[in-house]
Formats: sequence, structure tokens, C-alpha cells
Amino acid sequence: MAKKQKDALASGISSLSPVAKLGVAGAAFIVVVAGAVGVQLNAQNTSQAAKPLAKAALLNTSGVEIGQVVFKGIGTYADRVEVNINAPGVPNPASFHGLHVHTTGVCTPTPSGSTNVPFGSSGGHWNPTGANHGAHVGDLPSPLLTAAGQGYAEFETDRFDVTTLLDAAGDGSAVVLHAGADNFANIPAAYGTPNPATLGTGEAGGRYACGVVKPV
Ligand SMILES: [Cu+2]
Repeated sequence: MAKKQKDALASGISSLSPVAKLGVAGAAFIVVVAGAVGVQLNAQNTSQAAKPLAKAALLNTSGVEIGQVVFKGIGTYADRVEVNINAPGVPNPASFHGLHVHTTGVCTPTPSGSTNVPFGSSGGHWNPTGANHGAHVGDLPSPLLTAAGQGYAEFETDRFDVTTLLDAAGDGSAVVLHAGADNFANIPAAYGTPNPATLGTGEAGGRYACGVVKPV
């Protein structure tokens, strides 16, 4: 099976309900499997029609491209995001890394912006609705990197269209890969009330790489 087909298949499976996934994994759920395959084929057909609409080359602070993020969709709507990272020097490898669309399409490696940190020029998380972190329009799933800092992820989102992504607030947007894991502001109540930093950012650490989103 060609890689692209496998990816589409994996994506189709990942979009199934937990019960359907169980069906795929176990022969005991063979009836469920039959139903799940139908759903999966539909998803695959849809995915084949999705085309790359925008992409961002992730550059580290030395200007080295360490990965790419491609936004795919049908028409102008982004319904899939593909992330490829190959970065031997990434801090905290073999862990999850926060990944977000930030508000401004400027990636300046020297400390800048209101936060005065590397890639601070990209602004905060793209959050037009004023939501807490985890529900920001620009919050994306965190890729899991290997010990060598490599990773591949593909997922679906219906949070934004590519026209808005490219022109977020009139100044474009950027994808930022963070040095650490994102807690998605998902702090169990037993730990008390999350503070503003947690609710606003998910505390994913420094901005390891940044990529301006550009049309394909
Ligand atoms: Cu971020």
C-alpha cells in the first residue's frame, strides 16, 4: 500500500468513534467493523479530494528548517493538517510538543513582541473568540516526537478556514512549535483553579520553531 493511502487509512481510522476503533482492533466486533469500513471509505474519499491550501516551513532560531505544516482542505476550508518534523536538536525529544497557530505572520528569531522572547513577533495564540487555552481556534494537537526529534502527525480540524487563516486579523498567521508539552489548560479540579498563564497558554515552554503560513 502506498504511503499516502496508508496515511489516509490511518486518518480514517483515527476519526472513527472509540467503539468503531475497538471494532477494527477486535474480531469479536465484526458487525461493527463492517459498518466502520463504510465510514472509513467515505472518509478516505473525502481526504483524497483535500488539497494542500497553505503551508508553513518551521524554522528554528538559527533559521534552519526543521519541519513543515501543511493545511489541506476542500474549497477554502481547512479540514486536515499535516505536520512533519525532523529536528535532531529539538529540546525535550521523545515527548509531546505544543503546536499552535499564532496571530501574526512574522517569525523573528531574536526576542521581540510583547513577550520579548524568540519568535515573540508571532504574537499569542490565534484566539478570535476570546476562549481559554485548549479552545483557541489556533490550538492544534501536540505532535509526539521520537528521541531523535522526529515526528509525523496528521489530524482533522473544523475550527477555521484557510482564507481566515492566511489573513488572521489582517496580518497573517504563524505556526509555532514549542519546546515543551502543552497542558491544554486541562488542570484537574483537585489541583485548584488554573492560573491565568495556564488558562491562556497551556505553558508549553519556549518557542522552538516558527513558520509563517503562506498560500500553496
Ligand atoms: Cu504557541
